Amino acid sequence: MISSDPTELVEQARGGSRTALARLLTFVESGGANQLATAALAYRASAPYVVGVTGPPGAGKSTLNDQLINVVLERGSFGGDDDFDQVSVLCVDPSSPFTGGAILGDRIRMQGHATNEHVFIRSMATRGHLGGLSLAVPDAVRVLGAANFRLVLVETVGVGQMEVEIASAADTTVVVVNPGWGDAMQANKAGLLEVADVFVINKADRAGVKETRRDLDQMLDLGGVHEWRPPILETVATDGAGVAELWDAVVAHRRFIESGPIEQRRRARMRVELDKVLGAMVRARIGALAHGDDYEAQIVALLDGTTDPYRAAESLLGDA
Ligand SMILES: Nc1nc2c(ncn2[C@@H]2O[C@H](COP(=O)(O)OP(=O)(O)O)[C@@H](O)[C@H]2O)c(=O)[nH]1
Ligand SMILES: [Mg+2]
Repeated sequence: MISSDPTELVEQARGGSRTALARLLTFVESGGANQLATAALAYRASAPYVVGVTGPPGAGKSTLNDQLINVVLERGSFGGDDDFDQVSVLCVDPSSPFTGGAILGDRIRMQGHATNEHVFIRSMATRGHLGGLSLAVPDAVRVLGAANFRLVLVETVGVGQMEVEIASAADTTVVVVNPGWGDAMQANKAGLLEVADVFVINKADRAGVKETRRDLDQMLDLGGVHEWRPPILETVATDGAGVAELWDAVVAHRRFIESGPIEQRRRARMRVELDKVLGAMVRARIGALAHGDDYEAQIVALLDGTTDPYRAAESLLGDA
């Protein structure tokens, strides 16, 4: 029997129940009391390592993730004594909140893994989540952590601010582009180059790889000297070429940040997350204050000229 109690569901998910895990993730998406209860439990578990895979639509992110799944399960660790035997992929496409084309495509593409008990693939939508997708994703990642996942791949379409925000919440962010000048420029414009830890030129079976590499290199040069210079890899996701090297690059980046920057990153990320939750809660409170009899009475008083918006607001806040 699948429970509807978050505490029991977390236990069942830890025990390997995918149905329980799916329900917890639905709680996270749907908002309300279950969202809060689930988050309260999930945030006590240790966070999994998050690899964000982002880039323009059609760049080959899903195909690449599909191949990465094979590589990471074969390796079974980050290279040390940090073993894992399962991996999860979260597919986030804000432009298709429910069963939009891209997500459906991803499902079909990764179908080969659908029956693999070591793989958990899930599309994320916002529905009612307090704070929207940029908060729903970290919540979902935590839920996966509570269910013993040590590695989560998050696929986002890199087209706007929110996607960049989600991508930059990863421990390692992989930016996928294709051969062709326009693509690298587009990624730059979308702000993706700034968040990239690793670049992948996927569809390296096509012409223009050298030029794209040169463009990326130039953009990196413009960005100045940093401790970590994002490597530029080439892959052909459709046949798996270069994917093992991509994983090696992710592992190398992980080693780099674990030697120091990860603490800073996680602290900065935690601040952003807490600020967002605060913002969402305050907005919800404002929403509750901004209607009803008291509110209407203040509007009347404002129109009568017997108060001003500042005193009216203080009065509604109960500060008057
Ligand atoms: N020629 C070529 N096609 C690829 C490669 N990787 C992906 N594709 C194709 O590009 C299309 C989009 O891939 P998809 O993984 O859905 O891209 P996403 O939107 O970034 O997730 C699909 O038709 C893939 O088969 C590649 O390395 N070479
Ligand atoms: Mg995709």
